[in-house]
Amino acid sequence: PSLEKDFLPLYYGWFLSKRSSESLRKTGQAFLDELASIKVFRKESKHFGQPSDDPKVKVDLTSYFVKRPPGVLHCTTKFTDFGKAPGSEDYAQQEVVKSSYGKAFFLTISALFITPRTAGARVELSEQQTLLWPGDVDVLQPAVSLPKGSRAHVTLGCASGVEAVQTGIDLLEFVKLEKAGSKGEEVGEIGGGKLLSYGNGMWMLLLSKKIEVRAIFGGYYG
Ligand code: ACK
Repeated sequence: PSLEKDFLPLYYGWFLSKRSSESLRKTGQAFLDELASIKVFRKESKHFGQPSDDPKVKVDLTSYFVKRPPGVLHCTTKFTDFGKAPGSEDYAQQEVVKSSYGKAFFLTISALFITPRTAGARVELSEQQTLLWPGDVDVLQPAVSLPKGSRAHVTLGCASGVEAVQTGIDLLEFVKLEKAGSKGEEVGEIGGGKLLSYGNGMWMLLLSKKIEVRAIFGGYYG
């Protein structure tokens, strides 16, 4: 038996360029600042650790989402956990995964969102990028299957005690509500686009001008 069995990464994904990472972080930051300052949001700040919904009190969302990804930002395709996660080998062995490794892509960011747990950017995959998307990750337990690529996101921050895996789950929750016909209440235009409120501290900004970021497909070994 060969000792050189392929060693799988912690996860596969698109890794944003340094410039695109900095730019997207800034855009996310501006969104948090603006959101925190508007009255409809401040009226619902109890979801974000405030003792009351007093609209005079401004929430500091930047310190609320205290866990921010170190280094460049990324969009996870498959969390392989060094080969221990179900479906890892099948994913890694796909021709499209091997041939795309190390290749450059443009990802499209269509929205920014926050929940009481996470802050993230929604990624709209192209047909070609969807080929790299695993078949088993757009599932919200218990047993809600959503369209392929629904989970695609970039984590921008997590609340204290929350793990990054939650961002994708939160995005699936938005998509589930969308699918159920609950489009979110339009609360107005803010810098960058249309702001939607889904209740329970779930907010999404649909960008009027989608953002293109540069990214390299690859694996992260930790
Ligand atoms: O923000 P993310 O997409 O969420 O990127 C990180 C990355 O892998 C390293 O932790 C994601 N991640 C962690 N655990 C899982 C999991 N069980 N399923 C899917 N993605 C995961 C995390």
